Amino acid sequence: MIRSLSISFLLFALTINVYSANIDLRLEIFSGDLSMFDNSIIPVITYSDSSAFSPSSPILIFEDGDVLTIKVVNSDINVHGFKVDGLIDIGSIAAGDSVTQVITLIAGIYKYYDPTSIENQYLGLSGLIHVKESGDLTPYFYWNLREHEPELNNAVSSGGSIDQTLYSPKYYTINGNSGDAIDNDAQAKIFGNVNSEFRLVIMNHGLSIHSMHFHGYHLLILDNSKNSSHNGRDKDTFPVYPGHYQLLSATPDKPGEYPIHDHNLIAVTGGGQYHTGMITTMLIAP
Ligand SMILES: [Cu+2]
Repeated sequence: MIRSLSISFLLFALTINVYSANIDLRLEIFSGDLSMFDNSIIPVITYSDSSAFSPSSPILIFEDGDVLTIKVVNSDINVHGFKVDGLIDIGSIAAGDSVTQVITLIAGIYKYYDPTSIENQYLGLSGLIHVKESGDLTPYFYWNLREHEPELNNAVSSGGSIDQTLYSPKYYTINGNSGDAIDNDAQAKIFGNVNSEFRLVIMNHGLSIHSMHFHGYHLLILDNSKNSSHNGRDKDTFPVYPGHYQLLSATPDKPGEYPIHDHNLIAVTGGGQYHTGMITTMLIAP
């Protein structure tokens, strides 16, 4: 009796995994203001998964085989678009218009972005999609890195273009946050336990290279979009190139609280103040 019960439970569990979810996602493009820790305001354009402006484009998490019906609404005054290399190409969307597409998702880490210009991506129109392998229960943390030069955001918002030879960012954010807000972001702040694996996805949406340095622990590169021969390396510093990502795994061997920061120390500042940019700590409990 007990055996037949456990077999039928197993079949039930298998059945759940066979069917993938049908998911409706609505992303709306808005322009608005991103506030820094020192109250300075930077004009940005982002995708939002609600009907109101979001200060940064959302992190979208799905599972392998999910069937996604995605509707992208352009509520900005200029033409924008939506593209994920190798997965979705909605192309361009006129101001006030929307486009809907249905796709079956394949496990992986992807950057979604507005293909109409690098300027629109710089202003905030790019984000992270993580399609998990089915049954993946590992805890994940996500860091979307971005720099901001307020004068450039103002110039680009009024039709200007980016000249990277003059690029001089003043703020450095993780998931759109600076200062103490980074430590209050549950998707970014790493809490873990000894002997328990966690994973971290770092994606660079900016124009500068960010080399993230971990104190206390080594992490393993499970996957990266820049150079697949680096997968499997076990180390403590990971350069993330513009437009690229690193998927890292760690199984902490000891408890403690250790810093993680960009080794390019200018990126640890914000508005000229140290310790307000790309820096946080990792808290590992016994
Ligand atoms: Cu360091």
